[in-house]
Amino acid sequence: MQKDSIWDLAIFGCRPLFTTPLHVNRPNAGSRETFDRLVDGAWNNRMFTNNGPISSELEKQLADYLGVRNCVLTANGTLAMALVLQALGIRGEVILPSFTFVSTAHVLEWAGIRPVFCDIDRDTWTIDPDHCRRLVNDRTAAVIGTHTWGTACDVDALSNVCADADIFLLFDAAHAFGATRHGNRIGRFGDAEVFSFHATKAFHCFEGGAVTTQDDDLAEKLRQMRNFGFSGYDQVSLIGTNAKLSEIHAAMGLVNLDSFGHVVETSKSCWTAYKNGVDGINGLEFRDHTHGEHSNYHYVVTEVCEEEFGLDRDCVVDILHAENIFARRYFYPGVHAMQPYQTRYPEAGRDLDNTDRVSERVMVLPGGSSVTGKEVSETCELLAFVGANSRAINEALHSRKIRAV
Ligand code: T4K
Repeated sequence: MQKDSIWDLAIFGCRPLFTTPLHVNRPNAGSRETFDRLVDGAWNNRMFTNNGPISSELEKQLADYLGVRNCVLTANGTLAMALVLQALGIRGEVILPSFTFVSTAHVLEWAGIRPVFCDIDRDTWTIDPDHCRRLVNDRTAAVIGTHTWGTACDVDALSNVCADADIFLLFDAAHAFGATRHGNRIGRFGDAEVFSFHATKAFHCFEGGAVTTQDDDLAEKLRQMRNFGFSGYDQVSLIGTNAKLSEIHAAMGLVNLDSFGHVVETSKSCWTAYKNGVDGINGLEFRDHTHGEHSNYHYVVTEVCEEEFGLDRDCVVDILHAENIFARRYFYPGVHAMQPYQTRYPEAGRDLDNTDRVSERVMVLPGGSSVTGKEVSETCELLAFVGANSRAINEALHSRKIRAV
């Protein structure tokens, strides 16, 4: 790394460390040859969508891989969640973490369901079961936990909360493909789990999603509902929508499932290199979100503690962006603080202290299988340099701001 003084930083106008941008979650891609072969087959059969042979095969392989009875593929994770809510007849209020991707709250609002924001646990950053229990009332119809970064929610505690209240328990497993809880792959917990197979996920279909469930009746209902509610050629039995996954998307899924083991191995090397590289940088904490379980190692999650590092998270992100390292503030702000929700539910921010603290400090670094060891070590060296010179950087940024005014 060629940064001898703070004036060599790109934020002060020097050349960025990387000429090609490093992105968080740059998409993985399996064998192009196999993909082309699958697409040629669909082309020749003229079977492009409506649950063709490729998506049926993918559903089977995914159910086997996840160890769950049913996998129902959908066009994306957002629609998968919408289908489950509709299929289970969920109305009223649903409890979800505020520290999650905004799609879940949007889906609830679109379904006329009130989202009730719950805090996260201080250690795991997943939904806090004790707070969740306090939020349950007689309008509550379900809880949706997010297995953030693939860290499993406290499934047992949440199951107790939901059993006691006789309400549904769902999980957003968008981050958790291949991750385990007590050694079992995530995908079979609660009443149903929802995956996103968006291009930025560890396993993906360009766009796509799935509901996984042990409940055969629910799965059958979902299959009909994703196809306009058709139960036969001319027979509509349910109020459905169009949430089908096309064959070309499913082909990408088959190819990526084939290479998933290799992707996880490479991502793990990158993740481990960051773990070692960040170790010892005062004020920058590497979050080991695996908690000793299997992980897809797709996310490199850090926490910036301003008091010790000397700069706040947003400042560090700006410095990295200038160097072409596109670190992200996932998830910032908490959903309760996003404009539509803050306006609608101004009181929702109460008791969300951990969410507010974490969303102000979390920083996700470019990781995964496409980031090289050299890129990781240069990024870590840069972070160490920034931390060691935080005071001077702060002063320089501050006086630049004053000059601009
Ligand atoms: N629950 C959770 C916890 C989720 O994270 C998500 C989705 C959902 C539910 C909903 O599932 P879906 O309905 O999406 O299936 C992205 C994705 O659009 C979204 O799917 C994802 N979560 C969310 C966390 O991230 P952005 O706007 O932050 O991503 P974007 O486009 O900035 O891409 C991230 C990085 O990846 C960029 O730095 C560039 C790079 N990139 C991206 C794409 C799409 C590429 O290099 N190539 C690409 O093709 O929302």
